[in-house]
Amino acid sequence: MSKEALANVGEALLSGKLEVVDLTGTLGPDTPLLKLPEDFARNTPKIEIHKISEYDEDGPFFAWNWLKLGEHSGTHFDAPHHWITGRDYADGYTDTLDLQRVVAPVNVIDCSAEAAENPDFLLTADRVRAWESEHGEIRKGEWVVLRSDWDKRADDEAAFLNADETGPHSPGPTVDCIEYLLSKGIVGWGNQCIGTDAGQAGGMEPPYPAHNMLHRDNCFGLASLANLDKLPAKGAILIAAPLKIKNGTGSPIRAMALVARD
Ligand code: 23J
Ligand code: MN
Repeated sequence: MSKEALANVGEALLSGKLEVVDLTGTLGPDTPLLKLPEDFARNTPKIEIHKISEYDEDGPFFAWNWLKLGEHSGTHFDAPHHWITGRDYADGYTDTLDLQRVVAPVNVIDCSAEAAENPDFLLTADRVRAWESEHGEIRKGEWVVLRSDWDKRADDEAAFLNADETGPHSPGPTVDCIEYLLSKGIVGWGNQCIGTDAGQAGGMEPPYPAHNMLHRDNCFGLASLANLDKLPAKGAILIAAPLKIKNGTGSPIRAMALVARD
């Protein structure tokens, strides 16, 4: 790319013709968190924000907090080392992954109507191929995200997790969907629900196919994405950079998209 072309990007950002869309939910004590079944003993802790000072006796001129925060909390990134299938990648941690990969064009597959009808909606490879014939091919290195508008439930953990005695019910991909996307060479897959997989994905073969297969192939996952309804099907650039946590398996992110506005 020429320096002039990048200068044009800078100009477009300043004028608002290139808009930064926030794809992030608010992190705090009410952020919905994954509840693993009892047979896995431990869960990620509730988020805590503790004040150190706010212009008071503990710090007269300054305000600051400290956090208790699991890596896999809120709008977050799954690194390959998160799953046993990705355990051996030296560049599979938040501090070793290739940052160039996480800034890429994003394909937004709108399944919000289906998800409103059926909380267990599954995106199939056939549906992705139909989307491609309408919007264009998914290319190597790109992100693919499932728009379900599930973020509209994020202020109510029970509605967001949507669990009953049969477990959680939320949209996600099928095994053949993830296999197809990986065959296209995607960098990663994002969902608007608590994890990258569907609520009922524990019963799939393999269980949790998004986790199992994405990370097997050194690819990334994004969970609890917000505001995908503000993105075009194609043409936006997604920036999903995790904190550089030492040996980190994931991280909360400030996910954002660059969108052209005429
Ligand atoms: C730990 C164990 C199982 C799952 C997850 C975390 C996630 O969904 C996650 O946040 O990556 S399924
Ligand atoms: Mn995660």
